[in-house]
Amino acid sequence: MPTPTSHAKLLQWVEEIVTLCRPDAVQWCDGSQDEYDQMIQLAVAAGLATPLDAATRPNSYLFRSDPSDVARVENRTYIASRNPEDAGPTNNWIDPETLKATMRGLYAGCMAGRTLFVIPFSMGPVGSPIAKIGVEITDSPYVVVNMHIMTRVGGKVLEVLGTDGEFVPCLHSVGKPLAPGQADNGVWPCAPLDSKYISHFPEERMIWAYGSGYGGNALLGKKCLALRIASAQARDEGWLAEHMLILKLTNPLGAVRFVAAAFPSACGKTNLAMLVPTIAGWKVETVGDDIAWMKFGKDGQLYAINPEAGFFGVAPGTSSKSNPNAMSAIARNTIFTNVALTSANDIWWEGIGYEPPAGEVIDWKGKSWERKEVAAHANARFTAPAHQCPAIAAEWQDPAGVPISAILFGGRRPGTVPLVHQALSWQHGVFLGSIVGSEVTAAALDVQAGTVRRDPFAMLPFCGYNMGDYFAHWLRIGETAGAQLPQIFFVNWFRKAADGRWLWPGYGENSRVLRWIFEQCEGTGKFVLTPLGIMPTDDALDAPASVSAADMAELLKVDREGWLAEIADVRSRHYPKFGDKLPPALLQELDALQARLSA
Ligand code: SAT
Ligand code: MN
Repeated sequence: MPTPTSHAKLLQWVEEIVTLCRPDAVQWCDGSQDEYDQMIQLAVAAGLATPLDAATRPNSYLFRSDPSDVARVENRTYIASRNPEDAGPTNNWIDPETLKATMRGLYAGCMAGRTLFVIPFSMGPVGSPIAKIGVEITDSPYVVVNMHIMTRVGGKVLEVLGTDGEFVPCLHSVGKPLAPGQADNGVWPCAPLDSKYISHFPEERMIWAYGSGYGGNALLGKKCLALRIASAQARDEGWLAEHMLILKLTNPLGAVRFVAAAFPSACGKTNLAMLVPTIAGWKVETVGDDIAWMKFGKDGQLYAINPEAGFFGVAPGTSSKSNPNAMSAIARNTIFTNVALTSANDIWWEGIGYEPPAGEVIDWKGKSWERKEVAAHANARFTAPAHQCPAIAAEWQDPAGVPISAILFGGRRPGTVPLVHQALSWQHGVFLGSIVGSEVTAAALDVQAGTVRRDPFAMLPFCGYNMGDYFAHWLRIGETAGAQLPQIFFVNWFRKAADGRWLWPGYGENSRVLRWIFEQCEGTGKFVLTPLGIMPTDDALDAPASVSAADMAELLKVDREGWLAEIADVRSRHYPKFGDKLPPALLQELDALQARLSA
């Protein structure tokens, strides 16, 4: 096959990797439907993909991963900067040369028996001034089809790259060479945990991943490029690469505001991005559900693009009630991973909104489901094209991006944090982002149930440099000359009453909070000043019928005791992690909050 580019550096890199990994063949990807179909056929022939019923799920396939390869592996994820201090206290660090030597050993001959695919891709609309180009080398057809959906792949990207354009080299192997005559035979290829490496070289803007075929470990445009590498680039170039959804809000008069929002995982980000409002005349549309790149425009406003082209969403819990738009988006042309398979060749998962059908159900491990353990893995995913979402905003591919009026931070907090409050200033907003936390369950992590895991800016696993420097970068953005900064809000849909019942219904009713945020941006909201910041008056949100006046008061209460405990926790356990990298401005904000609460 002739190479479709004369980009010398790219050709040289591909040649170098071919020599190292020794694949049986090399294929340059063009992003075409033919190529997609060919990859699917390869996966089906290898026993790795099951075609779903063509009438109910046209052009859709189920993959089952190895039971050990079901999620990102944070303890095998590395930021290999030259200086350990640049990776910081919240990242794993290995000296880049040491790590490269180890990984070269693993890569040597690792693609034997396989084809090496070269995937040129764009994060963001091809040619947009905010977009970035990456080239992923992989030996996984599963990665190729997922990259087709999640990014823009193909010839146009190589055109933009020209003969000397900049690209991020992303090397990926499943780490399972095949002996002559050997095939995968239905076994998802990957390497054991202790030889998995998800490595980032931020100074070189380079990614090396080995041993996992799944999600953010393997689709290197997503968390690796669009967050870890891009965050380091953004720091150097004065913009923001964030773990944020982007949504478009339209009021009954047709006025439009765009909002970006960061939440730790398991807080319903995809649901919020695709929310169906319960308030008459208001519209919520989706620009992105996971990542936002924001740069200042000439008018001083922050403009955001969604660098992705698809949704890699968590399947369990997704239903026509929790997220009807996502259910429509996955109706066709969708890849499902680790969900259950019905006897009618359709998918099923816990929380899909209807009972599992009668007849045999195959669980995510490929076994006949005994209806005892879960049928779908808790982190089972769908990969669906963004344009299939009925609520996708007309501007979602605008190369100029959309102007951001508000930034939201939130987490899963049964107590203390009110339904919504607004920061008093950009610096106060950065403080709020820095203390984001979410309640964890003992089942999910090796920590005590009910404790709060701090996840600043929801970027803990995704910041490609020292988190203390990241806080400083956010503060610096606020000092940009001529900046028209977004308002910053802190939200919490997850408040519970003392008896354990939810105080707020969430889902579509969150539109009431979005309306108040919209009004605050317009200067028409009803608000009061409290020690926490700016908050809605008791009647400002027009509570839904299911929320009593007493519950509303509880949702908007300033919980003085709770916040003093929160401050003590941040002071003694959270901020000390960042040592002398912690910007003094954040400590000032902590002190100021304490003083306001104690006044
Ligand atoms: O597996 S991914 O990193 O792509 C998704 C996630 O963990 O949020
Ligand atoms: Mn995410």
